[in-house]
Amino acid sequence: MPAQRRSFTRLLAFCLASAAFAHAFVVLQQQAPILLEDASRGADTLASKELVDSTVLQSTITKDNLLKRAQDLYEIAKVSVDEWQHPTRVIGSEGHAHTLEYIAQSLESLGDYYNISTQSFPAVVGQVFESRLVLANGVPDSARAMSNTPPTPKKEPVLGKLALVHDTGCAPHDYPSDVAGAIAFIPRGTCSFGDKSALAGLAGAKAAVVYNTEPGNIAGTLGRPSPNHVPTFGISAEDAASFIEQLARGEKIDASAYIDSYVSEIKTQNVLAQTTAGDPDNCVMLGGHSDSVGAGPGINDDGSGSLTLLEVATQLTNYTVNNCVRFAWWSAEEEGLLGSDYYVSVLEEEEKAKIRLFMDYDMLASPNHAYQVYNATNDVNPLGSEELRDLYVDWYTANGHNFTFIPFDGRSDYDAFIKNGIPGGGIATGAEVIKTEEEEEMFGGQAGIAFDPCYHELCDDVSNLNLDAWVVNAKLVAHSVATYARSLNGFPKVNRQALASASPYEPRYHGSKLAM
Ligand code: DTR
Ligand code: ZN
Ligand code: ZN
Repeated sequence: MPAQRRSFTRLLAFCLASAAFAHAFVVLQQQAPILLEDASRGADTLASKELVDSTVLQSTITKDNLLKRAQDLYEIAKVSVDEWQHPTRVIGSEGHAHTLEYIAQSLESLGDYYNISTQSFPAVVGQVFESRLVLANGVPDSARAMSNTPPTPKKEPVLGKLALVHDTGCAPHDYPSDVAGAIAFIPRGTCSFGDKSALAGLAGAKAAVVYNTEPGNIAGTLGRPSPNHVPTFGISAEDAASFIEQLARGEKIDASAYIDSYVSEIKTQNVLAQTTAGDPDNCVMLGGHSDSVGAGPGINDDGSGSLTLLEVATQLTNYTVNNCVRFAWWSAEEEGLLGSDYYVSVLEEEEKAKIRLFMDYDMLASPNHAYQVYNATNDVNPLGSEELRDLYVDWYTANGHNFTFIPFDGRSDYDAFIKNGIPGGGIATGAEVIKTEEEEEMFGGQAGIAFDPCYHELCDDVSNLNLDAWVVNAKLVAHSVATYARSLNGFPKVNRQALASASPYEPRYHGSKLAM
């Protein structure tokens, strides 16, 4: 086992041992976070601290501190170079293991202000190295191998006829007998790409092609691996149209599919820190993700968010709080929000009720930024989401900043919380979407290029950060923490009974990948 991993594993082993003797403040549940630090000894020193104040906490946020953390994080990403040939903090890499160690050690250096815990869960890592889809001697431009797709056997091309699947491809009877030994041609929609791939496999298909039923390409994921998954591509509706007509006329179409990829399950960890002070039945929660994509170091996505949490958590230790504050550094966000999904999935109902709101901070320093607020509304999202949205709106307005609303559409770690009735929200500075002329007027920068042209790229390094935007947003994060840590008076309480009849919130995204 590489030396670096041993040090984090040693730390974890030590934490497990000390947790066995610690007075557990956290309600220990099945797969609950493992307490790393017993903070009962420090409670008395908290009494001498001033109650947190937003203006004061905001004043402790500085560009120098944030930049130093970003530089440290890039050095951490570089430990992956031996195994990945470039800096990355993708789950399973040394860069991510060191990121977790940096977070845990930074928190432990804060003494006993926090109960620190880690939560281990299974995750999936996958990489598509090469792929090629040929339909009737042509290569559809839009063909993309799905994330987490298995490779073709022996990583060699498979040949077969294209077999049109009926209806939505979401039920076994949608797969006619001629799918066996063929390449299944499946419409998108109604169920996940993973379900379609597994049903195609159960019907004996050698591979599967999911074609879009709306304009554009499909950047999809199969999600958690299944033994029934087959090598799976997505293609656009435009590229599929002629083949659908030919197949409907009963014409035979030769196809070949080739994918060189790997998919494997690993264990990874969320890191959590909760103030020992404050009402533990009324917790303010905020999160960022500790992982990056495999392609690069992720200093904006989401170093900016996760380092902001660390800096605010550090400065907060100078004050006391009325409501508890729980920080979360999610792992495997890039693999489909796995860390936050897992965390919420093992929460007992009474534990969910203690989380009064969850604030998501994912990409706070995009180089060609806009100040973006998730457009949460109480008619669609849990009661309180709109009030949280308006906290951001009011702060940007009061501080003379323009802002825009962006869809609250399931693309980051708030998704599991709002699906479970916990009010959520957050801010971002933009990813692959192109800045408009109007937004250039509002925020400066350059219209016609992406808010973050290095999104999910190797160049998402320290030079990719808009430090001025980052300081503004980090101060807003401090404001959000101080405001709710000080008082939740007037903030809507969730009626968990009413949730049962609530209309299901079914976002199109789950993380950065379309799930269906
Ligand atoms: N940070 C992105 C996911 C993400 C969160 N909010 C948005 C808004 C627009 C695009 C992407 C996102 C990631 O982790 O990939
Ligand atoms: Zn992100
Ligand atoms: Zn990302």
